Amino acid sequence: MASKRGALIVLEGVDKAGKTTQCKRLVQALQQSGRPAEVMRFPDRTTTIGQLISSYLEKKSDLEDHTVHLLFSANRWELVPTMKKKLEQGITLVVDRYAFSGVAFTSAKPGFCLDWCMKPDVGLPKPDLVMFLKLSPADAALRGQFGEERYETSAFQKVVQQRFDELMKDTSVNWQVIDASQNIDGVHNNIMDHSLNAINTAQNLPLGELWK
Ligand code: NYM
Repeated sequence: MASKRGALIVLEGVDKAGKTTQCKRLVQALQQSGRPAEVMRFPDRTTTIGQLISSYLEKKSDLEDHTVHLLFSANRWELVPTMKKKLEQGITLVVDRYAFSGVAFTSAKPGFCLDWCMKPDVGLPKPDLVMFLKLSPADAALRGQFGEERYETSAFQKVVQQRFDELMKDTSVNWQVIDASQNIDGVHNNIMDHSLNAINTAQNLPLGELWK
């Protein structure tokens, strides 16, 4: 009998919601409970494509808006063989941002619609669970200043939040909204509950294709 596959779990949210902290906490907790798990993040800045993206985000280079959108998508596609291999080996992947960030951030720019932005990511491995860490702009402001990278302004993040709200209407994706204004342990406990459910369900199901 083939071994049971791992689950593909994604954390999304606007900047400052605590995604990176929670991804690490979740992977640690899963590993400690004897479930193989690894963290991944997008953009993956270590690849050649990832370095182009990183330099753009750090404002060291300029890229045309459609072009950078396609690079973000290409950065996901180049990791797909690795992701599939790990999932087949029974490893649960906890992913810090995915195609939903891709669509929400580009479509927050003038002249871009959700539909065009979704197209390059159609057919990516479909997450078994997407948790959206929800934080009001007021709570985000309490967590300090934004950094220096592109997109890190409260005006832009407000539009990004609206685009995420549109994406969350899609019931073909297993969205769960998490109240990220709770303390770190409270958020972690919620995330752990949803993840254990997703891991149990996913092991008996084939991996799906996103937005197909
Ligand atoms: N971002 C992230 C995009 O614009 N498109 C994408 O496809 C992805 C995955 O990059 N502001 C944006 C969101 C963030 C920035 O993220 C880098 P991080 O998690 O700070 O490295």
